[in-house]
Amino acid sequence: MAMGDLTQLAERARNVLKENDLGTSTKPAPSLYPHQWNWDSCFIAIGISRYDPARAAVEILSLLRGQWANGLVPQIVFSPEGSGYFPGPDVWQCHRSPDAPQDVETSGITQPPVLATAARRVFERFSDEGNGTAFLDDVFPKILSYHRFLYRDRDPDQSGLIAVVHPWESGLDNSPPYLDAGSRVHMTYKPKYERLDLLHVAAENRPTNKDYDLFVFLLEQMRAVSWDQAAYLKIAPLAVEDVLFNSILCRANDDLAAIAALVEEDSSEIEGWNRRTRQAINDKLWDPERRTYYSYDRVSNRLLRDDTIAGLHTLWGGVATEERAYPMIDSWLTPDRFWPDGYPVPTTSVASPYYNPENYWLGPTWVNTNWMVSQGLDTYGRPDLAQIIRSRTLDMVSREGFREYYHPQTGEGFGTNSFSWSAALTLDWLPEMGVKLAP
Ligand code: 2M8
Repeated sequence: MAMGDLTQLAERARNVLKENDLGTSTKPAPSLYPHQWNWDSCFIAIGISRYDPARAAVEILSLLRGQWANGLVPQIVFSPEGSGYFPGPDVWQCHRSPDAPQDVETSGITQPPVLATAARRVFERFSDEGNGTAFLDDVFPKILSYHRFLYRDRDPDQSGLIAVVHPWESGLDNSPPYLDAGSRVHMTYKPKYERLDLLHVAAENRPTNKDYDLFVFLLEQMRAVSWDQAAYLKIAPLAVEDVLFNSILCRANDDLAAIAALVEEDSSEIEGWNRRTRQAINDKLWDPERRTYYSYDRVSNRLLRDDTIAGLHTLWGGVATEERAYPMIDSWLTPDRFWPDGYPVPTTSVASPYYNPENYWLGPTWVNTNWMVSQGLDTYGRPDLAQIIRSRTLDMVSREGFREYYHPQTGEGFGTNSFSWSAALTLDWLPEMGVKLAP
């Protein structure tokens, strides 16, 4: 793409973030997602930090306003002005838990822990070191308490593998491993609710009603124990040691340890977690025959051998050993699996029985997963592939706009328009292509 087009793309991306700006936080999309989401805000902060580190810091701090006393950083921090999203605070009823914050409404689950990584990137972009350090002094104890929550309340065997208990916690809601594990959840009743997402996006591009039944049923199970996280884990009908979540956590632990050094705090606890998690992913989640990593279903005690982009995030997390990474890259980034002609990397393998190039996490290419996988490929000595992913992704967004997800073969955009993390991560990439972003 010519420099003029890239500069114009940057302008368009900044406009999307401006449009979705709620003051101290940014909604993921104008009407489909009218509140603040956890990992969305982390990606958004990374993008904004390229031209306004102070505003990026505010994004992180506003997410942390929703932090619970037990350390949980919630999936959603509800905005009082936001309406038209199901399930809203009246459904979550998080006030049932003494740990929930009093002055702000949130959901009662978490999302992939990109937070420490985002905080470190934001710090690095401050030109005034004093402001950057003040930001880190503020967020370090909070993010440490978040990771402590994960290792205390969500690591059932104390093995270093964190279990997610709701598909929404995985970030990849209807991804095949969750449909697979979800199909074994015995729903004792059919929940009653009304979906609002279908007012904004066509049903064929969104999760099914059956998927939503599971989402709502699991929410109600957690609500019934008043969001007591440790107690719930013992009875959870769905508990997955998710390879994407745990890989992201490894990278976040690296970043949190680096932050600890910057604020002159001890990092041995964090390094200890990280050794355990990396080891456990390699011991338990690697499939030597298929040459990839899978998530593990703790309820049925087996690997969920569904071929999704999740395993490739072991590159982003620095988890895959070199002897495993190279065969994994060679056998999976192929035209019949994750490298179709067009716009790789699909979130579900083209060869999977679940593959649907127009439905949410069942196949479409997403900007955030491409951003993580390409950086992982870079660090594992494949800048050639990383570079193709980046330029194809930028082509796709420039042609179709900042959509939520894209058809991996044609590049056609689906889901909501004006999707914040598609814009933010584009902005993170553009300076590497020589584009200057004015403050
Ligand atoms: C999607 O999930 C939310 C629930 O968290 C939803 O469909 O209502 C997912 O893509 C998730 O990863 C993302 O954080 C969220 C907001 O963009 O939307």
